[in-house]
Amino acid sequence: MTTPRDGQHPGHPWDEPGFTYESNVSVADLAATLGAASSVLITTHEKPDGDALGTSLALHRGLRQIGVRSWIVLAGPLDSSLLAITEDDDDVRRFEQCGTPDEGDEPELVAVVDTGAWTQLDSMKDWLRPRVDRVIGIDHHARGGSVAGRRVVDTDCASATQALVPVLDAMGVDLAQGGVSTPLFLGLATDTGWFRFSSAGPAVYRLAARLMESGVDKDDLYARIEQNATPARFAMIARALTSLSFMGNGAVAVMRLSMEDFAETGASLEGLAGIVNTPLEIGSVRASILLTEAAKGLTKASFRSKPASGGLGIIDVNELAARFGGGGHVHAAGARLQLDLPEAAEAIEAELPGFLS
Ligand SMILES: [Mn+2]
Repeated sequence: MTTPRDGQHPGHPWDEPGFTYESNVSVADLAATLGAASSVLITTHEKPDGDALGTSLALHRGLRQIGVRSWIVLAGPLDSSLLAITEDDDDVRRFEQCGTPDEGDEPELVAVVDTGAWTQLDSMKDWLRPRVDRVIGIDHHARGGSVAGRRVVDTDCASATQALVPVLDAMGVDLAQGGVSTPLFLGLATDTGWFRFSSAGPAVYRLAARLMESGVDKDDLYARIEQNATPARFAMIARALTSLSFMGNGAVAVMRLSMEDFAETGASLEGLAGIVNTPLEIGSVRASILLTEAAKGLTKASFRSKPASGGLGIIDVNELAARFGGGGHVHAAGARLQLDLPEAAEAIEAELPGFLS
């Protein structure tokens, strides 16, 4: 029997009936399991972000340091500036090229990081399911399923890289060696909006300081990740801002991008990361929504919300996204709606009253 956590919406696609997503082994046990493995395949959620890649890469380099062979398999599109963080001696493979391992290259252990949700592991799930007992998980999300037979889930962590650090410490990995600190910092920085989000508490700043003392060049990393945009991205930002409208008496900002916008600017969906945050700069806005037309009759919605301030409560976008079969965190979530752009906006507006109190 599970007890839903506060704010959990029944029927969320990341949930499994009768299953509670939480740690079921200690950090020390997980570290010992990893350290004793002969080979580890590391993977993460599709369309990896900075935290997904950072956690994968830091674990890969940490395992190399203690003499455990591992490789990373990434599925779905990946921002080229993120991929540029990897080095030639990192074994990073794309699922679209390598597929699942051959029988001769069967890993002893599989590490799934920054997710525990089957729906975020679509390409690998049929291969992963019979191997659940050999899958370990490291995550910081409140929701997830039975992907990893042994897992550490720390929802107090702002990033999966933050959850990974105690595991690396227990493995005896020196964060100052072998390029381990930079991907850890990458995940911590990108999942906290470069230390601006409410998830960036004292522990996050302490870890950031430790990682900088371990060799991270944050200015170089910032320039490589955040100041590396294309003119096409800026053409899309211009269109997104032009489309800006408001719902809920100005509390919710909505931007819309159509397939024509993509065609005319040459921008890609993965090139839009972070645009949804821009309207949060408006004082009256408590939540921002970016609607992108992925196909005719299919709209992708990204949701962001601010922490409580000025006597105004939080708009829980995790719950809002869950109304449409999506999810994420209280302040950042996503959903896919089988509706065209105007219908998607209307459907979201209809759900808003319950979230604005
Ligand atoms: Mn994350």
